Amino acid sequence: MGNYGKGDTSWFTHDRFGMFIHWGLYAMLGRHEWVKQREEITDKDYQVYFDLFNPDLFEPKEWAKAAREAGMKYFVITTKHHEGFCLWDSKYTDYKATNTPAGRDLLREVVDAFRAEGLRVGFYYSLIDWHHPDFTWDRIHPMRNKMKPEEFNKGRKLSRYAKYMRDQVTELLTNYGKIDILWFDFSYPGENGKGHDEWESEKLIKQVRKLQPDIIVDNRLDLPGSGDIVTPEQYTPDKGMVDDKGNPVVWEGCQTLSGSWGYHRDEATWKSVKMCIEMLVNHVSRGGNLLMNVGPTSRGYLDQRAKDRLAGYAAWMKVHSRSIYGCGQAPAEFPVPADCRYTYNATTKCLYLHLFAWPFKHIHLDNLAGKVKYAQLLADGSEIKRREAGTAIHAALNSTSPGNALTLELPVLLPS
Ligand code: JFZ
Repeated sequence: MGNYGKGDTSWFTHDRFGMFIHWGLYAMLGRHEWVKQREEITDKDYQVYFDLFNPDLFEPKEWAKAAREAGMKYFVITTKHHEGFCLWDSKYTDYKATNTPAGRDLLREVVDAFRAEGLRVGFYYSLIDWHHPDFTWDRIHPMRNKMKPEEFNKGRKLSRYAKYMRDQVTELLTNYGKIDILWFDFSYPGENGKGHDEWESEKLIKQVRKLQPDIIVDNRLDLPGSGDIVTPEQYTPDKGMVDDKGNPVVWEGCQTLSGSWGYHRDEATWKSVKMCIEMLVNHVSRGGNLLMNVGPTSRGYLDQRAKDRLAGYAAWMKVHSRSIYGCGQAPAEFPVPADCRYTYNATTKCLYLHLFAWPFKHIHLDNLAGKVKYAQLLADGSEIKRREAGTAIHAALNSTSPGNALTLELPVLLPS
């Protein structure tokens, strides 16, 4: 087992909510960021998207403002996704935004815009690269069925690709100031796969720590241990996450607004605002973060469907953010009623009860008798009347539900 250092997760477990951004040439195809692989598109046929990539309506300041208003405190952007296209002016490749009609370093503008809105900066960097001349054939490569491995691998040398990654990561961690998160993606060891040997993960992580000692690194490098954060994907664990020894780990679930990560024009699986908010509450109530994804269009703006959901978060977070920031799992002594979640701020000792369904006309909260100083509807600060019954309190909820504003704030008196 190596020692790969530790990033600083103190801010991360407080802030809880971030924006994932998937943006690359695949936005032009508008049918999922894996389209090159799914449709087995050759480099030659994929070239047209590079030649015509022209985000003439690129508005990173609007993305950043929407994220900040939604209550997101950090963001993670695909500097390079599996297709290999780089959003920045890397000196190690020509396959970059600078050489498209965009003609400039798009990453820098995104970083500047989000920093200006006060968000922390995270870089997603794909380990997989379907464009690099030294990346070898494997079971998920777009050419997996089109070419024989020997034929495809001729002249390719994976160790040169591993060096390329170290060089690129060095650029990313040198030229853009302090970077808070590095999100590598992903390993698939085993037959015809790739993992730590192929990526030379140890060299890579050592390089990362040398350049930015505090940076948070995810768990997808196929190294022993679980990285600084565990990253369940499109799946919300139903309780807190622990390592093999049973100790809690820092985790961040990543989720999509629509299903696809990259912009998808025709998807019919957009989540409702209510689902999006409940997803955030679910993650925090189980001690995790939520990294919610947007896939901007190839012209560079956020599509109205994404904007609507971000606006939904903004309206909710405006009055409910203190049930999210600084909060985590509630003490186990408080059993959660059906259709509800608890989040808990251990510093202020406030327990937040999130009702996913309106119960009419009381809700019974066990083990809280004698422990609740006050109870209010968080949205408007109006008192919730309550009475004690045995070990429980009965909180009266006979008002009309104000939309999604179904969070109660209960400062509890716990022995410290
Ligand atoms: C990866 C990417 O392939 C995908 O396009 C997107 O960027 C997402 C955030 O990450 O998808 C994965 C990675 C890892 C697993 C599944 C999907 N996994 O470990 O099960």
